[in-house]
Amino acid sequence: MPSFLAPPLQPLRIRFDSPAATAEPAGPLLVRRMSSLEGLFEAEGLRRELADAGDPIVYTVASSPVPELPRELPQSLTTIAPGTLGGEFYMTKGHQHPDPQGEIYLCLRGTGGLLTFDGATTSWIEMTPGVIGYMPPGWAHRSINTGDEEYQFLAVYPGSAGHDYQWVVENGMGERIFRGPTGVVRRPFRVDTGVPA
Ligand code: M6P
Ligand code: ZN
Repeated sequence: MPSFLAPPLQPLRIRFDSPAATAEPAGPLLVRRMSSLEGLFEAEGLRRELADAGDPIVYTVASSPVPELPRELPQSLTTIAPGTLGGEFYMTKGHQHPDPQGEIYLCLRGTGGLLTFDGATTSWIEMTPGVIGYMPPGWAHRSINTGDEEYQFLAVYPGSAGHDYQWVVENGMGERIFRGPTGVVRRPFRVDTGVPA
């Protein structure tokens, strides 16, 4: 079972294998299937059907063994499969940092977007290889695969930031991202009704 290292750490050489979507040395590997994404897509009924019939992998997160502890700087490689559910692109759950601290995502391959929301304002950053998306403290963040291939990015974040998923369930992300006839369509999302405004 891969796990985080215990401090004090020695300097480390970490190799992220992009095609294999792995880290060496390896830390925790997270596999998020349709069944892990309850209540996040607009088409919740469809999501449930898919979760019951095959339960496809939506994304994986391969972390290095650098621990999520204060003063450490963990990294992870997230790979999102291409696809849509009811027209809404495959995406990560999205989270807020309980300890408000910044984070960066560096796109390695594919085409995607970084949706950030501070509770009032939504921001959308188009991600292509070589682009860094910066999330300032206090902005919840979700990644979306808007292409036809896998979308992959490297995340680097403060070890004490933490992951608050309930914040996104309660506040939403301000918008939902759909495949339209000519590309990406961003629709306002009202959390009180769960449907686009
Ligand atoms: C990035 C980082 C991780 C995060 C992952 C998946 O790799 O931000 O901390 O866990 O994306 O996002 P989520 O936790 O929202 O599913
Ligand atoms: Zn984060």
